[in-house]
Amino acid sequence: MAIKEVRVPDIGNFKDVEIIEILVKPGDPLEKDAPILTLESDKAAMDIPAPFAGTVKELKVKVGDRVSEGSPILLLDTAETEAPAVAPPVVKAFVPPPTPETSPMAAAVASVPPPSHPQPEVLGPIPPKEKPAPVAARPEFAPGKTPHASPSVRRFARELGVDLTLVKGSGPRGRILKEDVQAWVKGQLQKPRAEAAGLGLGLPPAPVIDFTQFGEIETQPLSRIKKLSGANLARNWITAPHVTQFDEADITDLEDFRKSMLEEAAKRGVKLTLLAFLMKAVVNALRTYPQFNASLAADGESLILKKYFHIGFACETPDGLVVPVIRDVNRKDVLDIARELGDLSARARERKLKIEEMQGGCFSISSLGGIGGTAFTPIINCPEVAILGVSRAVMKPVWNDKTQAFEPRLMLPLSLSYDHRVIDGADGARFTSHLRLMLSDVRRLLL
Ligand code: CAO
Repeated sequence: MAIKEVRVPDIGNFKDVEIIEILVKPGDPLEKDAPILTLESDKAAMDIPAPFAGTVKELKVKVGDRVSEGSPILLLDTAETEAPAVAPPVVKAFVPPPTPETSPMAAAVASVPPPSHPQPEVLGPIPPKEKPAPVAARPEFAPGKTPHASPSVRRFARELGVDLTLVKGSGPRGRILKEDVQAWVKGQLQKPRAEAAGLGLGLPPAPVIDFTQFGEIETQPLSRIKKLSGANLARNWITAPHVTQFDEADITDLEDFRKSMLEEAAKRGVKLTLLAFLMKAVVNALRTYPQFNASLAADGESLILKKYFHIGFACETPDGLVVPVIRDVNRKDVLDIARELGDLSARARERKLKIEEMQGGCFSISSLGGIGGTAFTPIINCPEVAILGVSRAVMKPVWNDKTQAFEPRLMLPLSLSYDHRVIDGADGARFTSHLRLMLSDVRRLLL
C-alpha cells in the first residue's frame, strides 16, 4: 500500500490546457487506464487515464485549472507499489481515431510521435519510441462505471446537457458515438410531442416511415397556416367528443328566391350566395337553442352562454384553411352578409385579413357545396361547441304526402358536428330540424 502522485503525462505540445471535467472524487476506486479527467485546448479534448489502479486519496486540481505536462493531478492509494508491468498508454492514445466528429487537431495529436524525453516517474514507463501505443489498442472504459465515449463525444454531450449514462452506445464494445447522442436527443425531443398527441391516453407515437423504400417521393414543407390549424384541429378532435348529425333541407324555394335576387344584388355589387342565407338560418337556430351559442368554461364547471351572434365560415386559401368571422349576423340582412362574405373571403385569399377578423366566433359553417360531396364530419372550431357542414345540393325525388306523389326537390345535405359534453343527441337533431324548417321556408328565414 503506497500513496502515489499522478501527474499530467506527455500531452504533445499542449501547455496550460484547461480541465473541463473531473471524472473521479476522493474515495473512488480507480482501475488502471480509467479516465481521471478531461482536458480541453481550443483545438482538441483529451482524457487523462489512471497510470495504475488504486483509490483516489486526494485531488490536486479542480475544473477550470490549467495544467501542463507534469502538473500534479491527484494522489492515489495504490493497491500495489510495483510499477505496472504494462506501460500505460500516453494521452494521445486516448484521442479517438479521425472521424467526422473529431477535430483535425485531435487527429493530428493522435499522430504525434511518442515523447523522446524522460517522463516523470510517477507516470510509469513510457512506451518505447519505436512502438507507440496503437490507437486501436487504447483501453476501453469500464462499462457501467464511466460512460464509454471519446472526449469529443463527451464534449458534444456536455454542450447539449446530455447525461451520457442514459445513452446506449452503438460503437465497438458499447462505445457511445456522436450519432448515439444525437439519436438520444431526437428521441427526447419527440417524446413531448408523442405524449401530447397521445394526451396521456397511452397512444403509441406515430411511426416514422421511410417512404422511399416504396417508391419515389417529394417532400414539401407545410405552410404556417397548415401547421397552426393542423395542431388546433388535432387538439379539438381529441378533446371534444364529436357527434355528427346528418340531415337534408329542401332549398328548392330558397334557391328560386336567391336566383330571382341575383341581378338586383349584383347591381349593388354583391354576389348573393347560399351561404348568406345559411348564416341567417343558423342565427335563428342559435336563438332557439342557446346551448349551441356557448363555450365550456376553462375549468369545465360551467357553460358560458353568448348573447351575441358572430358566425365564422371556413374559407379555402392557397396557404390553407382560415375562418373569418362575420360579426352580429343577427343585425344584418342577407345582402349585407353576402357583401361581407365576399369581402372577407377575397381578403383571406390575398392574406389581408386582420387577426381580429378571425376572432370572436360563436359558431362556424364549413361549406363544401361549391365543390361537391354528399356529407362530411366537420371538426368543431373549439371553444365553439358546434359547426355546420354543408355539402352540394342535389335534385332528389321527394315524396309529397299531400299530392301523394314524388316531386323533384333541391335537397341540401347538412352535417352538424357538436360537442357531446355540452349538447345532447336529441338537441343535435332538433337543431338540424330547425335549420331544415328555416331553409325550406324563405319567409320564415327573412322574418
Ligand atoms: N350546393 C350547390 N351549389 C352550391 C352550394 C351548395 N351547397 N354552395 C355553393 N354552390 C355554388 C354557388 O351557387 C356557386 O355557383 P355559381 O358560380 O353558379 O353562382 C358555386 O357553387 C361556387 O360558390 P362559391 O364558393 O363562390 O360561394 P360560397 O358562398 O358557396 O362559398 C366559401 C364561399 C368561402 C365558403 C368558399 O369559397 C370556400 O372557400 N369553400 C371551401 C370551404 C372549405 O374548405 N371547407 C372545408 C373546411 S374543413 O372542415
